[in-house]
Amino acid sequence: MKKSLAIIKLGGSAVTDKTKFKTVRRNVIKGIAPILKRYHDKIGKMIIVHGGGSFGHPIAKKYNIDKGLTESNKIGLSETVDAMRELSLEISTIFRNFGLPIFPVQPSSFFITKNGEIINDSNLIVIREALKHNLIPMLWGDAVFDISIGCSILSGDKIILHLAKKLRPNVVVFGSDVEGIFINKNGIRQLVRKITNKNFNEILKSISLSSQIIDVTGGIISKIMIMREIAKLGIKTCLVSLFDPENLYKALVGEDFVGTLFDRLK
Ligand code: IP8
Repeated sequence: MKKSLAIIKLGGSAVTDKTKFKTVRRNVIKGIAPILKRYHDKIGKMIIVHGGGSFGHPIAKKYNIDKGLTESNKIGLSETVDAMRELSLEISTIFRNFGLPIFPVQPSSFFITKNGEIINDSNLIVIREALKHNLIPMLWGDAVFDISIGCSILSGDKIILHLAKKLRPNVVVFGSDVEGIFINKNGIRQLVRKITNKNFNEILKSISLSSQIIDVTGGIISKIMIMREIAKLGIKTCLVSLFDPENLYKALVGEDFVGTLFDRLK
């Protein structure tokens, strides 16, 4: 029987402390490890994609890596790629200690962008092969070569959209440091439980931006647009907090969860 496939984003704001340079939140990663193990042992295959947090973003910003390659930011490009490898190694080591067979796949070694958008998919064969052997491919937002501006920052979210188009997972869960998408209604902050075609525009207008630290790859609005694209593929797409691991499990297995569900927006 074909096992189901989940793609899980570990948001950089959840797995790192974004206020402290290169600080991993090991307790958060250790908290979700048994949940991922339970899912992987009993329910299905999975791909993990993590964000840049206080590793990738400050360095990418310092050297303007998202603006393209210049004579003066080559060392910065190198530093950004390595900072992401550092974070990735921290995460995969913790997961492996919990018995998760992580297979790290470095996005900058095979994704190329044009003005920030992925142009090739040649090496998904490696990811497919890892899945075939029941390993857990792990990718991350990365600094990549860009054929029009030299280099760019490819967010984990864009990678997930690309993987969703090619691999058609059953569920995509975006794990964050917040419980979901919030709006301000009559001065009261409210969690949006479900996004549909009907309420999408209204929600976009009333998004509470107050607590957002804007990354080089954009804030909550670009995340929402990507989540919507995935939901439009007919894939169940959820946003949950990684600080509540049991709730992450509920979202993965289709139980009632606290967070924002983008219902299949076909
Ligand atoms: O946190 C950004 O990935 P994201 C990666 O998923 C870098 O947007 C290198 C800043």
